[in-house]
Amino acid sequence: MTRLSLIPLLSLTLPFGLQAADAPPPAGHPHHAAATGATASAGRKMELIEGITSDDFLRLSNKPNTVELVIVAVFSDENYGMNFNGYAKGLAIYTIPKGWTVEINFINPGPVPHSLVVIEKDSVKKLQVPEPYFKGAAVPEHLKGIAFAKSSFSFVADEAGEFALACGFPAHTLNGHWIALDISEEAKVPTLKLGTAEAKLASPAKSK
Ligand SMILES: [Cu+2]
Repeated sequence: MTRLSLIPLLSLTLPFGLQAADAPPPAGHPHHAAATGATASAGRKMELIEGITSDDFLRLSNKPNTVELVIVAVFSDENYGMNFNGYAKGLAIYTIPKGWTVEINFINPGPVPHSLVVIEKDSVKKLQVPEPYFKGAAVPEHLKGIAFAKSSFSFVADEAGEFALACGFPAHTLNGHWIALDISEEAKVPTLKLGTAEAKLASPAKSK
């Protein structure tokens, strides 16, 4: 076996998450995935995210001033799988009126651990993410992450500012595994902006 032919095997047995703990993963090396042929979204348990559409990403609740978010890690291959709902590096933006309650259903259908924690936007440059900014605003053990699993939490967005929905697994946020959360004094309704698309109003609440 030549040395070259070993590379795809190695990349499959060493998911990027493991490398990330020791050294910054291959952000900025767009040839990596193409060269190995391995995709980040391979090996996901699709039943965990079956039927989820972008309408589910942001939905009004039947409770007043409450929104329900579905946030999926490794939704696509974007950013080596270090994405939420297909977006990384702050390129999706949730805007929530100040004072609203945010209920989050986090799902990681993949084998590499990821987590979700609300931190100040400035903290995305840190190697280890801080504790959740709002009380209860993280999955349990957010530095460890979960794989092939779901977790829910909720918090009250009682302070306006620029925040991030970030992955607490070591070095992931630093490598772009975060999207933006703006808690706004001015906004009257919750919206979600995905990439360059227009910001979209929250979907209607599910009927009881
Ligand atoms: Cu992550």
